[in-house]
Amino acid sequence: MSKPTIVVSDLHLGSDHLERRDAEYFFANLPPDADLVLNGDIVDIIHHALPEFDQRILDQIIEESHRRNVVWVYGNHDDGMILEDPGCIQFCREYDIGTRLHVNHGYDFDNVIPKNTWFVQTFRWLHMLRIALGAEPVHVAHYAKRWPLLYSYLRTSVIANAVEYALERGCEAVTCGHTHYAEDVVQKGVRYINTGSWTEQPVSYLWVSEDAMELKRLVIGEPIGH
Ligand SMILES: [Mn+2]
Repeated sequence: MSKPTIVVSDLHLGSDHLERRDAEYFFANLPPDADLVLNGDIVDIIHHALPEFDQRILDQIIEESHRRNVVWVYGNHDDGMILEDPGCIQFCREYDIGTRLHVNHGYDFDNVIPKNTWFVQTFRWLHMLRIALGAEPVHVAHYAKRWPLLYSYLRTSVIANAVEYALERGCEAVTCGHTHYAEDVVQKGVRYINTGSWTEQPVSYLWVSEDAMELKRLVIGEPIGH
């Protein structure tokens, strides 16, 4: 029997908005038989030192790579990240589990954010200004969800491009992060699973076993996977 795999994305270690209790619980309770695929934006800003707590989580991920396969698919936030001691982590831009699942952060499928940088920067700046003026300090992607039309434009563009790519590659399913919006949909016969982010609740991960793929919600106290 082949080993199960757990896929997570968009931890954003170092971000003020990281759901730290969830991250701590998750990495302390990984099922021993599962491979781990980190699907991009694991670190928020690659040249910044991490807070102690977040550094411990990163150290634990490195430690895990001596016990199980750990694959780190780059996202746009951690693109080109080099660790001083990467353990046995395998770094890549995309990853396949046979033809069952293509794993890709999703930035390459995004033709909204890279083409509208001035708009995105202004949006970020206004969001920071609102927080400075006393608004709830949430991650910018969390805030952007209050504009459903804008947000669904980003999501649907990533879904459409991810599905096209999976079809070209002959994969039955594709998983992305990037949009910070966990969802499991089927388009053109291809299953698209987005694992959301760890910068807001609920926190999700993808469980891939021999006979099933399931987008699961992390609940502290409950077992991971299986
Ligand atoms: Mn992200």
